[in-house]
Amino acid sequence: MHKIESYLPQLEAFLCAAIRADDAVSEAMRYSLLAGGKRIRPCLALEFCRICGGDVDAALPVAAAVEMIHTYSLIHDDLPCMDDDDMRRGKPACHIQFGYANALLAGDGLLTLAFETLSTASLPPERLVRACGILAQCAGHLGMIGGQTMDLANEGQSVGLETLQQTDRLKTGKLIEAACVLGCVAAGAAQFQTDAAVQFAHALGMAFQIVDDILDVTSDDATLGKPVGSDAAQNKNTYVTLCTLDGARQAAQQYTNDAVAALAPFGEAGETLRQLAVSLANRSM
Ligand code: GRG
Repeated sequence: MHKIESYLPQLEAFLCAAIRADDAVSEAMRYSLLAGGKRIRPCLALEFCRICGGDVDAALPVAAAVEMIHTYSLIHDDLPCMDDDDMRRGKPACHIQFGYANALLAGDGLLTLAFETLSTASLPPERLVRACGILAQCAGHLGMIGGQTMDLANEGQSVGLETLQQTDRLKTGKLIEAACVLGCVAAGAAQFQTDAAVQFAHALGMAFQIVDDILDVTSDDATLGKPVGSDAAQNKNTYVTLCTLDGARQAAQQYTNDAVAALAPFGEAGETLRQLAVSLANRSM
């Protein structure tokens, strides 16, 4: 069976080569981009491309673009005006290492570099344009940023489960959706494959965020690479606060089952993604 980890060497090499300058902001961009994230989103893009019959090498810039957007969101999310976290991926957060202004610009730099990188993919122009629009939409104010906006507005309020779910669908789910769908677009996938990828992404995104909520109360700083308990410290609404730890675990399991079920149209070719969904549900970081 195809191993999801097999994408990592080429992905790391691509990301390593993507930032070519050595000024302070470029250093900060490189620091965060190469800080050792799990690379879930680019792996999802490459695997969907592969199982839809696409050229994985040609999709590499597309996958890297999603990881750049993800890294920018983490840099900005850690800033004092957002979640104010000092540690990320087991290292000082970007603004702790390089100062606020450089971290702000490093995030902006990665956001723009994502679209520059995407534009270099050797794909038919109509696929590139479509990929560009989808990435912008999923990352933008009606997507990931919209989710962050809701998250900030919810702080200190007692919100219902529906509001929390909508926040998670946007904040976490939309970039995961972009990754899965962009893999399909890069491959020129059939509509039924793209539809299945969207269903998979919705369920995986929810499961991923719920496990993130669970780890914030059950893990430790060293394993997680960032301070645990930060959700409670900021009066955040999470699946754990709204549904209890047990309820959150059940919901994560249900969404993981839904993600696996969504892979049915891919038959045996979906096995790698099935295993990835199950391993993310059981992850410790
Ligand atoms: C644009 C400021 C801004 C924020 C957008 C994505 C996001 C919203 C904020 C980042 C913080 C956060 C908890 C997001 C939820 C998604 C999530 C669990 C991110 C962590 O992703 P992992 O676990 O990170 O894939 P690694 O470090 O492995 O890459």
